[in-house]
Amino acid sequence: MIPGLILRGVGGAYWIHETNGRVTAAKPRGIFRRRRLSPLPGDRVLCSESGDDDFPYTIEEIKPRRNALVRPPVANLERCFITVALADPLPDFELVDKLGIICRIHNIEPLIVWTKTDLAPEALAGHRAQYLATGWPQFAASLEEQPVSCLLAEINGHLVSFAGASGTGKSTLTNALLGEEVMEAGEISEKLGRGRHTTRHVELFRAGEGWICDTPGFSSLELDQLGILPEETILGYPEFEIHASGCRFPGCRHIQEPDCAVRRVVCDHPELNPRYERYILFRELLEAQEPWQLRRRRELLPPPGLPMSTDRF
Ligand SMILES: Nc1nc2c(ncn2[C@@H]2O[C@H](COP(=O)(O)OP(=O)(O)OP(=O)(O)O)[C@@H](O)[C@H]2O)c(=O)[nH]1
Ligand SMILES: [Mg+2]
Ligand SMILES: [Zn+2]
Repeated sequence: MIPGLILRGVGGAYWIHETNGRVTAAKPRGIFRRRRLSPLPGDRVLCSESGDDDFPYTIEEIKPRRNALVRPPVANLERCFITVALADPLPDFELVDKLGIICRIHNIEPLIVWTKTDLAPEALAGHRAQYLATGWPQFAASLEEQPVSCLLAEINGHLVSFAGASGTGKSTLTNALLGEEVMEAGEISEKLGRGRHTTRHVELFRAGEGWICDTPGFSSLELDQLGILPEETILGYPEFEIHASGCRFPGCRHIQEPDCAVRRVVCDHPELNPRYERYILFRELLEAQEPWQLRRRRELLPPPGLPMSTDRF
């Protein structure tokens, strides 16, 4: 069996990257369809030779996944650059915090890239300070100064995605990171008869020693639609989570319970307030939903039937 990594899937056809660097077209075995299991970009797979010239490989097996997202449809993401523009569009901190929650739930490490710093340089310090206590790495990017080598160092050996509002510079940064690698992918596209600028589908690109995928921007992202449970909100707020063990009640929601260690810390550090207020907003919004509905939505989301894994690339 031939091991490979799925770079892209379109209409039931997949591109498989082999360890020797070659990319080969493949179709999955019928059993996947019958089990309603779709191979995804980012999946590590085992293939056999099919004897078909157009699709020389058959995907026989999908290796256990670290995670599988629905939007973007990609498996095994390890890190996520959350892009936030300082202006045009103005920062949407609710979106940033929601992405942080989703990342932590799926075992993805969030990093923040503040973009378009040329448009509002004076705003950068305040925004950075808001997220300092999260411990998430933060970077700044402008058209003149793109933090290419810093970002490549974070991608090193990992599968990484961009995520953020439309117009925050995800594609601009992806292009800067890929440099000549895009040309390589372009040649493959021509061979497989696909244009190189179709960006409607998720595709993994080699960036340095890792893999990166550009994604379409979010228009809206609702935590309840993703089936996130109220008690999971805290996962997106590591700066509060670390204090939760000091609360008097084990099930403390950190809203108005007596002797809450989280509220105490927020009182002492007013700079934590904006994030704390969004924590309460999301927590109360999710508490207002029917728990069974949230669980059901969650069950419908990840492709079923595969155990999770923490293997690295
Ligand atoms: N002034 C300034 N403009 C930028 C910067 N980065 C990107 N832009 C511009 O902002 C616009 C949007 O950038 P994209 O890279 O397409 O944004 P995106 O996040 O990929 O947007 P979607 O694909 O719609 O989600 C383009 O016109 C870029 O040239 C920057 O650092 N400073
Ligand atoms: Mg884009
Ligand atoms: Zn508490």
